[in-house]
Amino acid sequence: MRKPVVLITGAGGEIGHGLIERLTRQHRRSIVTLDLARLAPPIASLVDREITGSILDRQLLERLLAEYRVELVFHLAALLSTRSEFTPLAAHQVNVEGTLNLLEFAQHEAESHGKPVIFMYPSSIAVYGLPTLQQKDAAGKVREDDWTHPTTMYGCNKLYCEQLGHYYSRHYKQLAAEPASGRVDFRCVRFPGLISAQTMPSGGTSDYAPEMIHAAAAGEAYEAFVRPDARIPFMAMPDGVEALLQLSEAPRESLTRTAYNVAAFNPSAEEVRQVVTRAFTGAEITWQVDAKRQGIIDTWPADVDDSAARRDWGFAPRYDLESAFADYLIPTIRERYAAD
Ligand code: AKB
Repeated sequence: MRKPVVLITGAGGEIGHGLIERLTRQHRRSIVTLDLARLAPPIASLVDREITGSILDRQLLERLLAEYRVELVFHLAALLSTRSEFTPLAAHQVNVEGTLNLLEFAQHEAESHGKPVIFMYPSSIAVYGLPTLQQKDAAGKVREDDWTHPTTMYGCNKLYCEQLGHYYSRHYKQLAAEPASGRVDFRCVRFPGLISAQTMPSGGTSDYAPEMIHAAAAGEAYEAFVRPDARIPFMAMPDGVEALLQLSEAPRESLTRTAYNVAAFNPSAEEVRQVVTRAFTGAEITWQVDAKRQGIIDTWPADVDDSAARRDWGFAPRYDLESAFADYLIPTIRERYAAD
């Protein structure tokens, strides 16, 4: 009998940290992680098995299949938007080929143990592409199926993988004699920029907000690479982790889509600066706009419509901008930098 486990790829990243801590508190499942690098010791101590390797290594995935009974996958491994623009081919390999490998792995798992594998996939507001600032301003809260014309490699990768996941879930091998779809139960949360008190993001374009906060907490000056009026949606990491778990536990029959927007707050960069300087007196935040990275932010929506997530699986974020800072970011970050 193979041991039932949850598989988390890219477990060493920002979402992985929060997710592993949260899953461990539930005490319900054994966790196997797959990441290119070793996990930080406090996180590694929470998992049952840590595998150092690549999602592109199919033999490694086959060995995993032979050893464990995987019923739930959190496929978090990805190269983010800024990084992907410098290495688009590597981004395609990791973000698309890696995801395809994992979808095939999940399909084979489900065939071998006879139960659908829930496949959780974090997508992103990067799947959107608003052509002009005027259209961005006029668009308001963007719905899942509108404005999906991404301009970044990462956005293209995420959008295509959302569709691949939908294909595996609903139409896989639709011409085969025996029905084969539905074995992968693909569920995707389209995340805004995520802000964690525990970890620093790397390689993203929404990084200016968490960078401002962490720099202020560390007593360092920070030059933001966007304009003060740059506006996209953000979410505190605990709400992001909760969204993934909540969607993974939702009854299949209540889900009307495979990809869901989620939203929490959408401050301008200047509004983030103001909250940060109120919290960390003396914080030095100035503007040094990188027109190209700002250009990417300008194509992402100022806000998203998450009514489908609220209706289908009860999504309701705990934190707005003020409470994210007051109740989560400031106390946790202060403690973190005081300990360093
Ligand atoms: C990025 O900036 O690339 C990510 C994202 C918004 O998906 N944080």
